[in-house]
Amino acid sequence: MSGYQLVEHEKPFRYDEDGLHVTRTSAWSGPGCHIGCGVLLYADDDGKLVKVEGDPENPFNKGRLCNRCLALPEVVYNPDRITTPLVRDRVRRGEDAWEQVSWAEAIDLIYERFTAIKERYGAWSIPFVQGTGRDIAPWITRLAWSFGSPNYLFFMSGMACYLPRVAGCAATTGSFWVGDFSQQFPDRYDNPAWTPPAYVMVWGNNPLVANSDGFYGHWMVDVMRRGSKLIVVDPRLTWLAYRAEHWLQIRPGTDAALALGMIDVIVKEGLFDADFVERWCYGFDELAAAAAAYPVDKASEITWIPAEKIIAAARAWATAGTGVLQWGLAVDTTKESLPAAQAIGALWQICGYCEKPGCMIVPPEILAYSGGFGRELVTEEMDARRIGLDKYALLKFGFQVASSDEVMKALETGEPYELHGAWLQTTNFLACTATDPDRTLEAWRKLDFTVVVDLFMTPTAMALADVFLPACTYAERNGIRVGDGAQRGETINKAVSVGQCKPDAQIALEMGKRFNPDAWPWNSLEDMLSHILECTGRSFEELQEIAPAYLPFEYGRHERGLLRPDGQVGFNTQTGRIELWSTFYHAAGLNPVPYFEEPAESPLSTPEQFVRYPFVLTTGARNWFMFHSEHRQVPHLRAGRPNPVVEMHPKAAAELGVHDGEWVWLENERGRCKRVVECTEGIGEHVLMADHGWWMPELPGGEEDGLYGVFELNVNKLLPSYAPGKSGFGANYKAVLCRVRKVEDGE
Ligand SMILES: Nc1nc2c(c(=O)[nH]1)N[C@H]1C(S)=C(S)[C@@H](COP(=O)(O)OP(=O)(O)OC[C@H]3O[C@@H](n4cnc5c(=O)[nH]c(N)nc54)[C@H](O)[C@@H]3O)O[C@H]1N2
Ligand SMILES: Nc1nc2c(c(=O)[nH]1)N[C@H]1C(S)=C(S)[C@@H](COP(=O)(O)OP(=O)(O)OC[C@H]3O[C@@H](n4cnc5c(=O)[nH]c(N)nc54)[C@H](O)[C@@H]3O)O[C@H]1N2
Ligand SMILES: [Mo]
Repeated sequence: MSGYQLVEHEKPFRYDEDGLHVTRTSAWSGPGCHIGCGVLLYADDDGKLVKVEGDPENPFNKGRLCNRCLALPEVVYNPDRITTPLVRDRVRRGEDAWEQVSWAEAIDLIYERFTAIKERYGAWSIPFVQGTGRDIAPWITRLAWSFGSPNYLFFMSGMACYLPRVAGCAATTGSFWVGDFSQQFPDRYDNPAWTPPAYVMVWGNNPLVANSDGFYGHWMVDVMRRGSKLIVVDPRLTWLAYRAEHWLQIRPGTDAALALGMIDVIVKEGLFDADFVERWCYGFDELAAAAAAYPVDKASEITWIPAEKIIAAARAWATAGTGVLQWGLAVDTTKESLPAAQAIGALWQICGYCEKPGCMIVPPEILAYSGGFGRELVTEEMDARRIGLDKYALLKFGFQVASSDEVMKALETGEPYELHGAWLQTTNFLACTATDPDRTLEAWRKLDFTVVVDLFMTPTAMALADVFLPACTYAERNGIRVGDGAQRGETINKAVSVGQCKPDAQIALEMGKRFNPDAWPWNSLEDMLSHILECTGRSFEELQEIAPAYLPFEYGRHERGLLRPDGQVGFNTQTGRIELWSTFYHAAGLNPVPYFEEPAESPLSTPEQFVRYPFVLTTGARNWFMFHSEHRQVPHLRAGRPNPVVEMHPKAAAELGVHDGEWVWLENERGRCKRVVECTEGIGEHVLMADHGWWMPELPGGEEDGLYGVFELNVNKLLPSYAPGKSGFGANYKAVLCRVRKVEDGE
């Protein structure tokens, strides 16, 4: 395994300890998590999982774990877990209509129905849909493409999670970038090449809670202990904001204006890295001109942040010498997210915080999960039918997904063609991603045949599925941790079995072999994993013993031609530079420099609405206990978050005559949802934050009974419906107007 660095293990990956059988593995979904911490699973002689511990040998998390991982046994053996395939008659849609069938029967049925749809309407009439990124993209992409459908998608309006940042970075710099927290070195903070960033700029992200996008929250505290200072851009006073040198309490949805305002300060005061800009950036003058439209007083007026705070943060950042941008979902969940990501990204680019220790780096990857597995199966003819390609030019440039918003339109209008079936795996969109759950249900229920692959019955499965296939948690399967900036080769090692549940990858392999055996030549899941790992020179079984295996890494790759496939120095863009003026956006018919657009509904764009709906509502800030719509059935986690909350300033609550713990309606012209008030001084008087993903498995699940309360509890009822940004990327999930009203008796 040339160049790979290994960690020394005291024991093999399976061993016995104190009468228990221990398996060393990676905690990569499900149940919900993106990240893949190193864990030790302990099973008893009956093959039952009894406890989970963090693996102290794993450099990624060094033995630390969050409460969701520790509660794993309550998920694995949850009485609500579905453990056999189920089918349901279309005319008997109710909760009681499910019948257990064998895997062979389920797979036969799906094969027959999907094949019939394909023959009659074309393979493209079946979209393959996943939820958030975890151990799914490689398998579902290959399944979709080997079936012949170009319509693989993450069904969220504007694909507004991660993809806008990834797409934006790839378009303007040729790569995706992460902050250097030493995660690429097995010896971590002790690696002699590494230094802590002087400043970490945490932007629209709460890493301690979210652990998202390949980033483990503890690293933030680790670098703070080693001297890193913080700038935090967040409307709420998070744990990190409280400890930051600079907390910029931004009005939700105005991030691009803040970034442009900061760029203007840095440019006018000459604080940027002139050498780096001269040598490695393209279009600096055009960027400077775009930022000049946002002098700091204007930025202050838009963002509700005092001008002197913007100036101080901009100066601190630009003069720090090293810095990383730790950005998050709030950058994506705004309609014009691409220009927002571009403006925020320019802050590290013009300061030259690039490919140096403690700066932004391109993460080495084994298999980029957004890249897909099986792209060679996508023919030109197939791709020409990908939904949204004609409308959103950016989808032409290498992002192999269909547009969620255009898929909704196809469902509703039959344009560009009718859809007839669906394969939904790892998504509960009626509770989570759909911006108008009623409208979404109406659209998807028109399909002739729908398959759902999940761990639990969900509102989405209950409303739409004809067949339910039960998937495994990570404790029950073999797999590999790939993509998402995973700088290491890591295996997922099976520890226990539950019912007839199968790994997602195994389900794809078995289904794929029926649809298109040539595209799935492997005899087992492990063979398929070994094929992917060929680049590491090890088979899956060999990697199980030695993982994690760290990919080779060095700084300054742009200076040595290591970031471009042609080996030229520079970046993998048309100009070979970081494009502050984007040739890519220009070619796609988009504005080549960043800009700010007010949310369609806001105190500034619709002041008359703001009188009637006097709060700016942001949604979905993560909490310790829940992963999106998951964990509502898990006792220890539900105890931490028994009800959906709305965070509110005590003064606002007092004015409304509501108090902590009281149920209220949040409402606007589009809809309403119920929330429990949680007063906090860490939020502005005119800003609210409401949880997302809510349903209650203990409520009746039948469609006429409200699908587990999803329509009353889902904050997405208040969001604008399927209105993405100009590029097709980005949608307003975190900035709308609303008002608050007490729930009356009987409501
Ligand atoms: N208002 C608002 N809405 C939001 C957000 C917000 O901030 N505000 N956040 C959005 C974001 S960023 C995202 S990514 C989406 C998430 O949306 P989803 O990905 O749809 O949400 P989840 O609830 O995590 O997962 C959906 C289903 O996958 C199942 N599952 C979990 N692990 C596995 C597995 O390994 N295999 C299989 N087959 N199934 C599994 C779960 O049981 C669950 O039913 O929600 C979005 N919705
Ligand atoms: N426990 C838990 N962890 C998760 C998830 C989960 O559901 N639960 N979901 C996973 C997924 S799919 C994702 S995408 C990530 C997301 O995780 P993050 O990227 O951290 O996103 P959020 O928690 O939605 O929001 C982060 C911060 O942005 C702030 N914010 C809200 N609106 C704005 C705004 O307009 N501008 C700015 N600058 N800040 C704003 C919020 O107050 C919050 O503190 O988390 C992942 N990890
Ligand atoms: Mo996400």
